[in-house]
Amino acid sequence: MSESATIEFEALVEVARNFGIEHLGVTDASVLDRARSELYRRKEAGLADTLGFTYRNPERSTDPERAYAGAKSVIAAAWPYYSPDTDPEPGVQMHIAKYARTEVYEELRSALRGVQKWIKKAGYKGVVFVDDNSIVDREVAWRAGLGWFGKNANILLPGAGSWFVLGCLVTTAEIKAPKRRIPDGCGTCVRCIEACPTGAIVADGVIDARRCLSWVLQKPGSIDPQFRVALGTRIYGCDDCQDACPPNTRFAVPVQIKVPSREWMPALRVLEMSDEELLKEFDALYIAERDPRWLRRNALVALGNAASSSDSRAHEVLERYASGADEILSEHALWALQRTKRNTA
Ligand code: B12
Ligand code: SF4
Ligand code: SF4
Repeated sequence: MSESATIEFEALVEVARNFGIEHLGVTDASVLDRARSELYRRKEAGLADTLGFTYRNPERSTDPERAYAGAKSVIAAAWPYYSPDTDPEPGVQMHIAKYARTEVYEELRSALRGVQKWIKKAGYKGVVFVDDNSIVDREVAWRAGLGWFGKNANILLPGAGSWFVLGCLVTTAEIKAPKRRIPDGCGTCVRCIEACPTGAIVADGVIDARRCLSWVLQKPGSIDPQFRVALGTRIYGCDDCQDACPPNTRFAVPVQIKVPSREWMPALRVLEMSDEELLKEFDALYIAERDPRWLRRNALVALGNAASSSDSRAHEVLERYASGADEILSEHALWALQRTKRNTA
């Protein structure tokens, strides 16, 4: 096929479906102006805290042409990951958010790479991005007509909800695709805003990362004491603003899990594992500086929130950390020891 020819949208949809992609849209490769100005505005206003990722270089993360020279189109895809929550085993169990239980990003990446190969055979080039610093996924998905921006900032697919990760293929192909924009589906609902434990949704579609527990758990360093109780027993991610969302309750369909899914991890295990074991356990996930201390720090907070005052094993471990050489972990352990005094069995 010559470079001047175009790819038919219907053919693309068919190929993508063969790779398991059920939700797909196409947009052009022009600059993502709104995302760019929002990235700068939120950095300026402090709402981005110390986030890197797409915030590191907004000129780059909002320009598909910089992501891939000669880009003409961006194919956006959404990949489902919903799995229902289950009850934990006894003991202090740490909770993992739904998107982090299996390797969903890798599943979408590999499906999009299948489409990329097909595009290549047709004579075009391209590159796949899934949760990559190179491009702002939600804005691309919105432009490609996959869904609307919820008040909790997530992209919701009509009739399916927000339990989807997003990714794209930036390509030199021109694709004849219908122009779609999904109208707002939130209406007067404010459930996510009410459900957020820290008031992190500061305006419709705007998250203050400083308050968002998802970032509080990932961010390196000491956890601001004002958020420690709200963290509960979370170790990675927060789902409250999506659990509360009516379209999610209505439409969520559990996905077929191919690899074992992990939802709970015993806090004491986290505190007793070696660095290597802990990092291996969270291999596919972003851990700041790949430093397992941040996971241990989260586990100390979880023990403080949930270990009973008579749990001698928890107390033994907390005391060991409290007298350890690591200042940050020691301070969190001391906080936890104080806090457990309120927890009766
Ligand atoms: C940095 C980041 C975070 C940060 C900051 C989030 C943020 N809101 O910016 C933290 C660590 C807090 C985070 C948390 C989560 N994240 Co995150 N995160 C990212 C990342 C890497 C970059 C996001 C970004 O650039 N934001 C820039 C800002 C400016 O964009 P925005 O917040 O979406 O703002 C838009 C709206 O405000 C909209 N807008 C403008 N005006 C108006 C007006 C109205 C009325 C409305 C409604 C909207 C609206 O325009 C803005 C620009 O596009 C992306 C991956 C990627 N490469 O894009 C994943 C991504 C956004 N995260 C994702 C997920 C799954 C999560 C969590 C659910 C994980 C969890 N369970 O803990 C939470 C959800 C928190 C939340 N409610 O947003 C998914 C979202 C999937 C989806 N369906 O939307 C993404 C796309 C990863 C992926 N590839 O799938 N994340
Ligand atoms: S992920 Fe949790 S803390 Fe962040 S905005 Fe949603 S409910 Fe609030
Ligand atoms: S909870 Fe309500 S307001 Fe929030 S994203 Fe869902 S539908 Fe929109």
